[in-house]
Amino acid sequence: MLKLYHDPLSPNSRRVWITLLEKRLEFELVEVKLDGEQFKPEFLALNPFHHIPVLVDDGFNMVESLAILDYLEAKYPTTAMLPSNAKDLAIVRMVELAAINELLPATTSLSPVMLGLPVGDIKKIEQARQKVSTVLKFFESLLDDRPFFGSENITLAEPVAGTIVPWLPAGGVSLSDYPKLNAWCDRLIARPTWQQTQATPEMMEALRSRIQAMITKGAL
Ligand SMILES: N[C@@H](CCC(=O)N[C@@H](CS)C(=O)NCC(=O)O)C(=O)O
Repeated sequence: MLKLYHDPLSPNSRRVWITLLEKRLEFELVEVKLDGEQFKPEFLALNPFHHIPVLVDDGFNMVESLAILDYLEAKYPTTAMLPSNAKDLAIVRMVELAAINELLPATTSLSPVMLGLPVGDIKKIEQARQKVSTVLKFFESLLDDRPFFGSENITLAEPVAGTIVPWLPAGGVSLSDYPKLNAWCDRLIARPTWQQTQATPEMMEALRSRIQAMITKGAL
């Protein structure tokens, strides 16, 4: 059976978790506590970079969430999550990569605001919001009259970008200037797979402590 090593609060592993659910696959979830468990030899044997997610399928270990999503699509294509049309496929890939390379780092800088923690460097927060706005404008331009990026059905773009965008209003970035993206976001968070993988208040409290520790260490 498929086994996903994850942290329920990590967008990097939640995108794999949601994809497994959307594809209606059977899998086992193993939570890795990121307060040190990721450095244990047993886990380093699965991922030498000490990161979740890790997916194990029939003895085959995979790291890097985008590689894992591609594997799931290739091996379990029954619920197809990639368009075949060249332009739509490019849209999906652009959204996936811009979400990870541009949006996620800026959103991470906004996490103290999202969690109600004291903000040290206001200028850094403003720069992060500017960066986020650039990405949101780009995403808005890629949505047409279809409900998902480049598709009538959910694609891999949704678990990737759709686990980051819903956090933004709490970081002081309103989605109201991006009506198509706003509707897309509402559509996703209403899905059972988003609801099932939503962070609980207890998890949010744990995340607060983790982010506070990172701020204290100067890592954020
Ligand atoms: N590029 C990786 C990033 C994975 C990643 O950064 N995971 C974080 C959690 S969000 C992690 O495991 N951090 C623990 C550590 O670095 O020790 C992917 O997409 O899978």
